[in-house]
This record gives sequence, structure tokens and C-alpha cells, in this order.
Amino acid sequence: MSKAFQTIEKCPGCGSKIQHDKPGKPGFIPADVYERRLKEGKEILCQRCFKLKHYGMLVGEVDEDEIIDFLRKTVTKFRNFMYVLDIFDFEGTYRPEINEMIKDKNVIYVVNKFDILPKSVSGAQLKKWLTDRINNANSDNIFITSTKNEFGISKLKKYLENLRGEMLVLGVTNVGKSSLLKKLTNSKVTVSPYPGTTIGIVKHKLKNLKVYDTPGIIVNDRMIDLFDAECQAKILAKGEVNRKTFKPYPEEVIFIGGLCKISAKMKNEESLRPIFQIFAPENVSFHKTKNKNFIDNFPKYFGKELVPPCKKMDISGLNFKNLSIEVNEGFELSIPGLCWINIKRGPVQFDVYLPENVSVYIRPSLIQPKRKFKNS
Ligand SMILES: Nc1nc2c(ncn2[C@@H]2O[C@H](COP(=O)(O)OP(=O)(O)OP(=O)(O)O)[C@@H](O)[C@H]2O)c(=O)[nH]1
Ligand SMILES: [Mg+2]
Repeated sequence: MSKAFQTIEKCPGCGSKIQHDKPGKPGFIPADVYERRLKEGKEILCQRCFKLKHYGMLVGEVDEDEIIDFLRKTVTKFRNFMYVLDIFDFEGTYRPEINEMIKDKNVIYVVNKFDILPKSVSGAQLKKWLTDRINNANSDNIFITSTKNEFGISKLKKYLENLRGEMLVLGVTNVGKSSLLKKLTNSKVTVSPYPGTTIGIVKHKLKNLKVYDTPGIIVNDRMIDLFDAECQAKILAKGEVNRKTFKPYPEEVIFIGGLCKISAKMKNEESLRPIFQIFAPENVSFHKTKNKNFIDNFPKYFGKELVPPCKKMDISGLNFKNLSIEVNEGFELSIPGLCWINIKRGPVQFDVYLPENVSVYIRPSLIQPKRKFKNS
């Protein structure tokens, strides 16, 4: 390769090392294209970022173990961290293994995607909820943001511009780390709805602070993690979450997507029916039925009445579990990467059937009930 031009060693879109030998792998760009674009002074992106940016296509594979090894090593070199969380999926993105990696460090928590919450939730209300739930958090180190409607971006920017030194950004895949840095610095990094977009470290500058974007941490205990990348991109919360109120009879089953079904009754008063609201991204379907044929043959409806999965899916290799869970008024049942269920009238006794590796949480309500339901 000619050295007449300044070479670029890392793809500015995803941070992976530029290489010319392994098509389909991160960082690949054909040598002739690379040289030509350098000569012409044109933007250099690896083929994967180029396709993601221009065609919304995902190519190439990411090595999960390599990423986590790389992050563990990198974390030890930093004192200051920006830990990015996704408010659609608090339990799925606020994780013990990340907390462990950065304990004893200086951390700011950036809770992103505020736009997906119903408008009735105020920033102050959410901050209080978060402060109660994040270790070591106080109102000064939590920032609530949305890269979509710019909520909280200028406040975060001002805060960062007053800092010096170096800061590492950390978080699960798809929480919006790169989108935040793009907004904060007007840079050209690749963002996409596919998990694992960023592959290496990408450096950004905000006045006297160097901020480093990193690959997302890949996790496997959320519902969304069971689906392929295309489907994950489809069901990722894009706009305000959908909500639907249910007041089911005990014999009715509610499918939330195809891999989770619930039934519910009042814990104490058999004469009343429970009332709850399910919140989920717009492309997740809710389907209430007591049709035994449907319930027994539910995989037949994948990609149709039941989404996700987005198309046919072989679930013969998946183990399922049955949970019996009591949830009181003022609390929510959260199923990471799928939905949360807010109790309006309870206590509710739920039977939940879902894949074994998907964790389930009970948490204080993010959305407070406005009115009390009458006894009907
Ligand atoms: N609704 C909403 N979507 C967002 C927001 N910020 C980012 N996104 C979307 O979330 C998806 C992931 O964004 P990225 O910035 O690539 O996320 P990341 O954390 O860098 O992901 P990895 O590099 O895969 O770890 C994209 O589809 C973004 O458009 C936000 O504030 N609100
Ligand atoms: Mg990224």
C-alpha cells in the first residue's frame, strides 16, 4: 500500500481495525477501494458500516467473548465512566456485571430514550425513581436524555465540557451510546438498530475531555436476545411505547409476543377481575384468547398474531418455565427486552410462562396510577 497519503487505521464508524483480507468481518474494506478513497479524500468506512449507514444492512459477525475481554482490560485503564442505560429496559441494561466492573470508579449514569415513556412521566419523577434504584446515584450524577428529541442533551454537554481528562462510555448493546456521542460531538459514528454496531474504541472530544465510545456489552437474559438481529431491530422501542389495559377472566390467556403468555386473577377477591396495563414497543403484539387450539399450537402464529418472533421460529431447543408471581398495586412486573405490566387493581396473582433464561423483576411503578378503579 502506498504511503503517500495519511492512512487510517480504524474505521471511524465502529472503531474496528481496518483490514483487507477478511471480507464479512468487521473493519474489512477492499484494498483498492481504501486506497482510492484515501487519494480522493473521501470518507473511509469499513464495508459493514458503509452498508449499515447507506442500506440499513447488517453484515459480518461480532465475537462476544473478544468484546468482553477487551472491555475488561480497557476498564482498568480509566477512572471516569459514563454508564448508559435504556429506560425502556432498566433491569436489562443496569447490570450487576457492569456495576462490578466499575465499582470504586467515578461514574455518571445517562439514562437514555426518555422519549419512549408516556408523556405523563416527568423528568423529575423519573429521576426520583432512578435515584432509589441505582447504587451510588444522586441527583447530580444521573442525566436523563433522549437523542431522538434532544431532551437533556445540552445539560449533559455542558456538564462534560467542564471536565478534563478521559472518560469511557459503557453500556449494553443498543442503549444509544453512539447516538449520544454523535449528538454531543456532531461526529459521524455509525448508529443502527442492530445490536453490536460499535466494535472497537472510538475517540471523541468535548473541549478538554476525551470521551471513548465502546462496543456494547452483549447480554443473553432478556427476551429480545432470543431473536435474530433483524427482528431485534424491528421490535426495539422506536417511538412512545404502546400500552393496553386488560381486565381478564381467569381462563383467559394473554400472549405478549409469541414466547410469553400470562394469565391472572385477583389474589384475595375472587369476585373481582384484576386490572393492569401492559407497556411494550409498538411492534410487540398482545393477543388475548381462551381458544385452546390457539394456546396449544401457538408457534403456528409466530410472525402473524404473535410478534416477536418476526417469522417462523423453531423453539424445540428452548426450555420454558412457569412462574407464579404476586404483584401488588403500585408495583410493576418487568420482563426485560419485552414489556412491563403496571398493576391498576390487585394484588394480582400471575401465572407467567416464558423461556427459562429470561429474568423477571418486580419493581415500584414507574408510572403512578391517576385514578382508583371502582369495584366492578
Ligand atoms: N427512541 C429512541 N431511540 C434511540 C435513542 N437513542 C438511540 N436510539 C436508537 O437506538 C438504536 C441503537 O443506537 P446506537 O447509538 O447504535 O446504540 P449503541 O449503544 O451505540 O449500540 P452498540 O454500538 O450496538 O452497542 C438506534 O436505532 C438508535 O436510533 C433515543 O433517545 N430514543
Ligand atoms: Mg455503538
